[in-house]
Amino acid sequence: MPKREKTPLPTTITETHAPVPEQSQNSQAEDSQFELQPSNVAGTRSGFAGILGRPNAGKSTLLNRLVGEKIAAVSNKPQTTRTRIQGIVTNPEGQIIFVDTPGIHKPGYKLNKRMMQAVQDTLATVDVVLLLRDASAPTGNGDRYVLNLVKEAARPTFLLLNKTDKLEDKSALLPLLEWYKAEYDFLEYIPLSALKGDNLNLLTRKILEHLPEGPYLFEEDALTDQTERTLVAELVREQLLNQLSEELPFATAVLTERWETQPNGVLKLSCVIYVERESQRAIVLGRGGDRIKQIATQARKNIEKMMETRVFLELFVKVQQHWRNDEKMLDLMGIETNQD
Ligand SMILES: Nc1nc2c(ncn2[C@@H]2O[C@H](COP(=O)(O)OP(=O)(O)OP(=O)(O)O)[C@@H](O)[C@H]2O)c(=O)[nH]1
Ligand SMILES: [Mg+2]
Repeated sequence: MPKREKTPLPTTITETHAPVPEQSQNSQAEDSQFELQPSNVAGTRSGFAGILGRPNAGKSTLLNRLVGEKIAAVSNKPQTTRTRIQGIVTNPEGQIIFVDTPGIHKPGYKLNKRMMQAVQDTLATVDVVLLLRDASAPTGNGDRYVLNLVKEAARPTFLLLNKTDKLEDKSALLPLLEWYKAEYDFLEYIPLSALKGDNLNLLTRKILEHLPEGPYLFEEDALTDQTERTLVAELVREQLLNQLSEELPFATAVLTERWETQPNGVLKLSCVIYVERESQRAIVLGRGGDRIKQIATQARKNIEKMMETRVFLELFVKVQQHWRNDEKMLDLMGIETNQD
């Protein structure tokens, strides 16, 4: 995968309305790899590729790896991703806007219903659907459920078999491929490792082949639609997922409330962690505040890496009963509604 020169995050999406040749004139000196000549501009392709699959399949890992930046939280707990997250890959052949989605599961709370709505909306609107499957896990009802959604949508779909690095014997992929082939006429079948980056060049090449011809849809150096505040909140939530045991992370949400660059150049940030009960607040804080300190330290390090600056991070824990069923809170947290 061609690696762009690192652009300071966040590079949020601004839709381009100018014709592509003008963009290339503006930025051509910066990176010759992306210099566009009128001849190949005419041949560019662009469009949206939605990454769908069960929780933990590795969708966000794939998005981050393709974009070359950490724009989506990753954890070994299911339901890490709660919203659609766009990540943009631009190369001389075209531009792919990857759309990471929440893992497909049976929704209980309004939060989860909104998450599944985001999946349905993505399925219905992208140019290419990427069904990502953990090839190291046995087929279960969840896989059948996801496959049925894809069948019902009847959209152009790739089957991606992920985590091949975990397979000692790669021939284990064959029965899985046969099973999927018998169920649906996928456009492509690609085994890959999102973690190691295996086969990702092939993936982007194949997606481009199936996208319509057209100019870039976003600026060449755009990486994501996520705001700086959201990226920060997600890095804090990622630590909650990593450092808290099983059930509690599902009941937490994070909002960035304060953002201030101090005269000495240090970025001062305050985030609020929402939990649903007082007892959960006590767990997040830990004995003598030990746990929240560890969460803050690791989150701060990751934020510093992303922002490329020194950061002072304050975390507050607030109880907000039943926020997962509270439409106003979900709106505030940027969890999409049907109207999106
Ligand atoms: N060994 C291996 N692990 C992987 C690979 N891709 C993802 N993982 C791991 O799988 C776990 C889940 O990864 P995520 O990217 O958060 O999965 P997701 O599909 O986005 O999960 P949700 O957001 O909960 O739906 C993490 O522990 C990743 O490190 C891979 O190619 N190989
Ligand atoms: Mg995810």
